[in-house]
Amino acid sequence: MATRVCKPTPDDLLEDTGSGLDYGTRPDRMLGDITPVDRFFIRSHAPTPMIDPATWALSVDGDGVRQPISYTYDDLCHRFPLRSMVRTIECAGNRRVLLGEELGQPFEGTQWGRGAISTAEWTGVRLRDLLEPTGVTAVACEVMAESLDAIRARRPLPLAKALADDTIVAIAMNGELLPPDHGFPARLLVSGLLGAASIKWLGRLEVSEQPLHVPWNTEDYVLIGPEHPADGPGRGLAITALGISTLVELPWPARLQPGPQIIRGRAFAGENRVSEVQYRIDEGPWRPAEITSAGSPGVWTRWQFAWSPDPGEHLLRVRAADDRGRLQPGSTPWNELGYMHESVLAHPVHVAREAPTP
Ligand SMILES: Nc1nc2c(c(=O)[nH]1)N[C@H]1C(S)=C(S)[C@@H](COP(=O)(O)O)O[C@H]1N2
Ligand SMILES: [Mo]
Repeated sequence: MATRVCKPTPDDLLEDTGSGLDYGTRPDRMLGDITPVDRFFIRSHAPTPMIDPATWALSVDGDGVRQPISYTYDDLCHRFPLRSMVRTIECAGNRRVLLGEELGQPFEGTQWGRGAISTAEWTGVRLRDLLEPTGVTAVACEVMAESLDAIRARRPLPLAKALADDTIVAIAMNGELLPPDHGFPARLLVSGLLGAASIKWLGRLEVSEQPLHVPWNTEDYVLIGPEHPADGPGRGLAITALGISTLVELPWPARLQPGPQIIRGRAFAGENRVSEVQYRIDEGPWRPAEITSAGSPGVWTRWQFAWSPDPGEHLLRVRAADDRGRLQPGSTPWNELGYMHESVLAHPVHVAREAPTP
């Protein structure tokens, strides 16, 4: 299928999921804390729209505001304090293919391996600064972001999350204007919730006095299955917070040479902070990994450990715990759409018989 995104998507930086719209970041091409734009994952339900910032507007309306307002791009850039923050975005469908392999049943939907997660420094205006001049009513309870792309993506946020210090309307990513594929001219950036909350190509914010029901919280991005009773009119339980996950910075399956080496990776705990990471080789004991760059709530943590593997086939497992005392689980319950695969992965590692001769 022809690509319908803007940036180049070379195989050595991005994993093609086959949809023509969705590309995962390559776990073996992660260098710093921040993911450069050239390898930041893309998840788009429709082709990247070309939006002219000169005519773009962001309207804030709904029964939850006293005074609707429309902001221009210039307002966003110059009328409010700009805040910068490093935050990780993860799609609720990350690791779907691996969940299918574990449960012996492939899932439909974007065929994600481990690459639907990336981290950037985002710069923008606090959503609450944009809401404040509209006079949000005392009974307002949700803010729904709506996009300008072909599908007009919409998903509501609880008002408390919309007003949080680190919920911003971002206009820049890693110090550059937001790239088209990541939401130019402006996107919502919601820390620690599923990626679908961070609406790209933002065009409207609706403040509501009633809970809102739209396809993205009733049919899509919901957990449907015996372990997840629906809590409203939707087909399942709407996903909001993300769980705990870990990622080894090696291809899947990995091929290593024998002998001493460092194994590295990342762990992410959504709105919480990763406090501990452990690893296990084959059926051996769990051992502590060294945390090399402490994350914070909403930001991944980097870890490493030294390993001198013997030749042969190995399974490497890594698990993390968060600062609320939650440990990454050993299994993920089946759900119809294959979301929230947050359990420990058994990473296959093939170690060669002998070091190659120089
Ligand atoms: N307008 C719009 N916003 C969107 C999407 C989309 O398809 N359209 N995808 C969402 C999903 S499911 C995810 S995981 C993130 C991905 O952000 P990225 O493409 O910048 O990595 O954007 C979210 N925002
Ligand atoms: Mo997503």
